[in-house]
Amino acid sequence: MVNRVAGTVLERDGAGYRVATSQGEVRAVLTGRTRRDAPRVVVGDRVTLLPDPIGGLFTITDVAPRTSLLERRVPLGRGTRPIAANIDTVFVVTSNCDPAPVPQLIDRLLVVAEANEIAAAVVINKVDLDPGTWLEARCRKAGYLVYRTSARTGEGLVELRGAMAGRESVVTGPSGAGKSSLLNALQPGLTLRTGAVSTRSRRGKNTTVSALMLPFEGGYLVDTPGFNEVGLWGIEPRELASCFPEFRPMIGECRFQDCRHVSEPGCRILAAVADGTIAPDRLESYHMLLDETEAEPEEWE
Ligand SMILES: Nc1nc2c(ncn2[C@@H]2O[C@H](COP(=O)(O)OP(=O)(O)OP(=O)(O)O)[C@@H](O)[C@H]2O)c(=O)[nH]1
Ligand SMILES: [Mg+2]
Ligand SMILES: [Zn+2]
Repeated sequence: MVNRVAGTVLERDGAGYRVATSQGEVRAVLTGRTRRDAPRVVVGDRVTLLPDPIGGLFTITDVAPRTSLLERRVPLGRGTRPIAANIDTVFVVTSNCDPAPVPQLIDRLLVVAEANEIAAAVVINKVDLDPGTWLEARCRKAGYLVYRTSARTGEGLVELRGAMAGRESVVTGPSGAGKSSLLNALQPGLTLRTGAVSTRSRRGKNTTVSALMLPFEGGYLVDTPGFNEVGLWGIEPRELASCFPEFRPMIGECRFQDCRHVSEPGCRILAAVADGTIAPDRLESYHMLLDETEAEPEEWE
């Protein structure tokens, strides 16, 4: 009888996976049956492995049910891209300059986390270049925890490390925001590749190309490639408002039960925007994303 081994998938590695086990890191592959039955294996998956008595390659025989799955959709028939499984917290990393923040992209990533029932927080990086005070105020007002960091000077890293310790976290956000730089700064000895922001386009250069999980302070951290496009999929237009934390206490208080919070009379959310409780640009993000969820599935499949 061969002893099976439990592991956590750290990275895709060519046709196989790099998996952390109690006996150290091993390489593993999917075989016929699991390839057919298992959900696509992703970083963060808990798997059962069968050691190969001859070579060094293990076989994945089972994938445990996931507590969460973070995935993104890509436009025009290119399908979904699972990013990571079993994640507790998504940290949306943005710089406040170089590249300039795109609040609607931040909101989109926050909504994706909320819709997957994964806690989300915002990291404003590169505070050595620009204090980013307005962005912090905006995100706090929406109900998010905000961490201000500089991978360059080390500012704010103690707080961020504290928030990540003992959990399984994903860092996501636009290319060039400094996700890999932050992880390198958080974990001395780590040498993730980082890349300068293009001087011509003022965008990141997609230096990180695939998700990579690292053991960190009793938990795990996942570095992801930056992206500038993320689709909302499977989110019902009616569910969208509850993906905005500051809208939640008011949902159900509109005059009409099926209020879309666009221009309906007696809308509690619109009233909250008018009296300054909700930021107008958060409502704008909601409207933009509402159009998109209502337009499905033509543009995002
Ligand atoms: N001034 C300053 N520059 C930073 C900071 N963090 C990262 N950078 C620089 O920003 C550029 C992009 O950093 P990366 O860490 O590669 O960004 P990323 O978010 O991982 O980008 P992708 O992998 O493309 O998604 C690099 O030139 C870094 O040196 C920071 O806190 N301050
Ligand atoms: Mg990177
Ligand atoms: Zn309403």
